[in-house]
Amino acid sequence: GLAASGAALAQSPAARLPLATAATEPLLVAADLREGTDLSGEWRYSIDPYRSGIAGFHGETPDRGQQRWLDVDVRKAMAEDNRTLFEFDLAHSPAAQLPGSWLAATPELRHYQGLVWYQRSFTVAPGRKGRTFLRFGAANYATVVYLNGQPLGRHEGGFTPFAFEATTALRDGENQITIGVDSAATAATVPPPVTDWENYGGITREVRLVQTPETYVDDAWVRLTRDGKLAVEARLRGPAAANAPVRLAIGELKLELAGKTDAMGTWRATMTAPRALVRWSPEQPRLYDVTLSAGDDRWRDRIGFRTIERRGPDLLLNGKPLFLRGISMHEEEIGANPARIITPANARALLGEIKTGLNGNYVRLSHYPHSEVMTRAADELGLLVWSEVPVYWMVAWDNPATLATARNMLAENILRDRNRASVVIWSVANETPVSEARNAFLRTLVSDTRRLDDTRLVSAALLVERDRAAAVPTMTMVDPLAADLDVLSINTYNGWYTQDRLTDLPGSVWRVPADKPLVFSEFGADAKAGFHSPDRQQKFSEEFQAEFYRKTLEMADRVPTLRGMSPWILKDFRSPRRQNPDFQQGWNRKGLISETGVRKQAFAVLADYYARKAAVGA
Ligand code: GCB
Repeated sequence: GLAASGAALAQSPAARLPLATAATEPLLVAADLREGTDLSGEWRYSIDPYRSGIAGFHGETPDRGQQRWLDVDVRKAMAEDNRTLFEFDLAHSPAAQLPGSWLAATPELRHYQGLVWYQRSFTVAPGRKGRTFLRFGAANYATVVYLNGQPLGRHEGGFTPFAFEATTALRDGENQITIGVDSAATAATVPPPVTDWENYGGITREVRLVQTPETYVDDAWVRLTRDGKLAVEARLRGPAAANAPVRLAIGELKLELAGKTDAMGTWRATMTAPRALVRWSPEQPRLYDVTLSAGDDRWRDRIGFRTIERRGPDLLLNGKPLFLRGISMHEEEIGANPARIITPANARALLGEIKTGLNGNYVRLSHYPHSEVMTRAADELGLLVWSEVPVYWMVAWDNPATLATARNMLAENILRDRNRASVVIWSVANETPVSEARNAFLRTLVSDTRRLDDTRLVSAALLVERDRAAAVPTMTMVDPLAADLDVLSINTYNGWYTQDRLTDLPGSVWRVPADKPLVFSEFGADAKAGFHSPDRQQKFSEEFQAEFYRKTLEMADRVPTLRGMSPWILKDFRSPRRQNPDFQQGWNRKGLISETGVRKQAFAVLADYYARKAAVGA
């Protein structure tokens, strides 16, 4: 089934390489805190639109002859024997800085969707011990990896981490790594080709060699359970994984818990949470150093402890009622020429706009898993997070390979971030039209989510039905998936995409189940920073957008079960769907901040609203 899935790379002969999934490959949870070598910096790259590096032009399986140009010194080979011919030469191709989308290397590649090869060499000191993994933060979309000409494997999905063991393929001294990344979306990929954001192809997150002992902690989840207990679940990998003594320690709490793994290398234990434990919250984002010792390995992470639950229509954080004062955010919103390069400093800057600028306590990381740098920054700054997979609009609901891909990325995302206190809601989809096949697909994702994590809430941004005959805007939630979710979420653009007058919005009627919390996962209107219309009537003006926010917030105040919102969106972002030459120029302009950092009038409207909400303790 997997051979038939995904982008062209996944359909090619390279599909015979092992596919890295959460089930088959190392997880290396909290790998970013492990020792290793960062392979960021200068790489060589070459476009390969006809995918010559993975198949001959008659579709034949590549043999060494066809594939050789990937890893030979072409200049040398052609100079040594003048009958030799190569038409690619990676080692002497242009340079690109990684991580980052390839459009950062040259603007010509902005709308290139296809295969690009990357290559670099690096040296490894002799005397290595233990195991070495090659770990990717993310590469968009399908990736195939060779180390010293040896295939390591491939991966599908543009936003989640994956790793390959490199211990035996590595050599002392000079090594060469070659990576093919194919950004092409097909009807079978997740997301499919049509979205509302730029498809930033390339190796967008860190590539590192990660070092571990022979037997090591591959996965560890340390958390507060719903009933307030401290629980740990850990999995060792390696020859000494079974029946191994393990020890969890939280130094600041003087907490130690010892145990033994089972025959499968798994350890599960629960204990009463110490009285001294300070619970994590946006107001007090307390994190603890947690270590797990097993043989020669010492796994560590920084972890906050809190509970999140829903009771009827209420959201409770550490048992106290909560209103989510949030905003949505894409990942690439850095500067006027974004290439999806997220550093801890710019993650903090973006989240700081929400926390201090907007008086917020919450961010919707839309529409795909953001960098681990972002969720770590949310933990540290104290922002609650909605985390989502790109099951967006028109997914191939009937295709089992597409479901397999979605399930794998959901698992990779949850397993990566289960230790992040900030993450409170997992979202399985955005704006997906109801059908039997879609309902079945999403129900599988919902049940996977609950199986992987029973401590968080599950949601999806749903569509509602509008009553065309009603005198006031009247929307009804008819989606059967509502019954499967903890939090009901609605995106609304009444007054922007519809002919409604803004003055009609406050009187809107929302027919939603009364026993579950509702959030407006989106609402918004475009505004071009600096374009003004004093009468507030003109679409694309700052005044219109500000008035849209005032009226929508007035409406929100009248929805009895509303427990939060994440309007669309923090910053203007690139979208090929948005080509209005007067106002958009390739940007979705629903940002409260322009791409160059200018705050529009609506920013203050939302900031004031959240300040008032925060003042009444919501
Ligand atoms: C939506 C989508 C979001 C779009 C937004 C818009 O409902 O979820 O991805 O960018 O509307 O601007 O139309």
